[in-house]
Amino acid sequence: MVYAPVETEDREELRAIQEERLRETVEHAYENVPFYRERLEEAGVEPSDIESLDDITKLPMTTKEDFRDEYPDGLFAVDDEEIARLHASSGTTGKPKIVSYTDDDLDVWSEVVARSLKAGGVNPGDTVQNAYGYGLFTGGLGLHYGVEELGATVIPIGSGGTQRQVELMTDLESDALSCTPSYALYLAETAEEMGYDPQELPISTIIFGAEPCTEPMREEIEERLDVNGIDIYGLSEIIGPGVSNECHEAQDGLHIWEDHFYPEVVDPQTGEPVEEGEEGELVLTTLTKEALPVLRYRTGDLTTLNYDECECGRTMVRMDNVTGRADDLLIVRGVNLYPSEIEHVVLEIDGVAPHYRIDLHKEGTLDVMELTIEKAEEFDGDDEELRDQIMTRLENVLQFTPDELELVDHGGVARTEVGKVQRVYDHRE
Ligand code: DLL
Repeated sequence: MVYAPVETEDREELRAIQEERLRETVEHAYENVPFYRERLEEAGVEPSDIESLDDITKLPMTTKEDFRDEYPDGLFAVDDEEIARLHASSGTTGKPKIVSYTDDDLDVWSEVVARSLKAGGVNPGDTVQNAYGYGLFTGGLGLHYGVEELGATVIPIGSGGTQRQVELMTDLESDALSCTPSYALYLAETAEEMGYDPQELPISTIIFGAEPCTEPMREEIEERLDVNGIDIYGLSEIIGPGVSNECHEAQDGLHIWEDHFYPEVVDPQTGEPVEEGEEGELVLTTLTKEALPVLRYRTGDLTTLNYDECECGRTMVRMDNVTGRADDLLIVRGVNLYPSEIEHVVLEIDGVAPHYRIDLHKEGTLDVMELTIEKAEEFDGDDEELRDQIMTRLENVLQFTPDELELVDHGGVARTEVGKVQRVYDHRE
């Protein structure tokens, strides 16, 4: 069962909806956002040149820098009186990106989150404990209104206060938890320390997102808590959580709610579209946003699109789970690698806990990588053997080994109770 009939729409029909909405969005951006009018004029494009989806490549792309340059409201397309809410996404550097919503935008957002929850196996009448942060971050309120829209009960607990989360979850018999994947693991640990068996907690689904989660990490969460781990994706610039979501039937890629967000995948270096089925950077165009229409936004997130039929019956395209961003790429002594590749290799080894950090320094002109990995709590083997096993696997799979590998005991890698986990610390200039 789907939340909205359009989720199983015939693809030809869907295309017609997208084309009409694309034309309206381009017109709206051109008429109401001086930034877009200038960009389109520079590119020699008139809104009337955009007739079909194939014309989308004529449009200039929007970048994170554009959001920063136009801070705070240069990309808004409606008058202040029409704006019902503002959110912000804090980057690691500089000013946050401010995003806005009209009443209708908020309705669309609630609907796509409701679709996402339903796809993830949450049903009307269920109780959802929402442990995403409330406030300027889109996770808290985004999930909150989606749960209500679905007709489920929301517990607006927000992030942190983990012991209380565990107690309330038990007392109120929450069916689902929404939080980041790293927090799900932290909650499992805390429950254990409190004397609970995490597998006996009442939740059967975790809707996790806002940060990457590799397959071995997902397996760890599912096993430790005896739950279905469902991936929800989104970003503030486009709407927030609910751009795409996994279906619990297949758990194989995230259905993008394509009647509202049009996806493309491009080569992160050249910006040119990649062949269908190839990995690249996700580019999204909003199709219905009023307050903040965004044309061809370069998300920085790496993924692949899959147009094959899905066993759940939804016809909307699936994107691969995002385990890396184009700008996560670490270049260490000329070797290119993504932190997620290291995570993938290391977490498959028994005796290793899903907690690690990567530190990069310079020694003279040389890059030095230090990898700190936590041993599983129950590990009682030989540290040297475990170290050798990790090094050998890294060498075999990635042809790369860190300069230093430190194994630490349970709790040796700091946990993140609030916000997004940080695993890479680059101390190079
Ligand atoms: O993180 C929105 C969100 C809230 C999504 C709650 C899911 C759940 P931002 O703070 O603007 O918005 O950060 C967006 O986070 O470009 C990705 O790099 C990353 N991200 C979001 N969801 C996922 C996911 C929210 N499921 C940025 N897997 C995005 C991997 C994700 N990365």
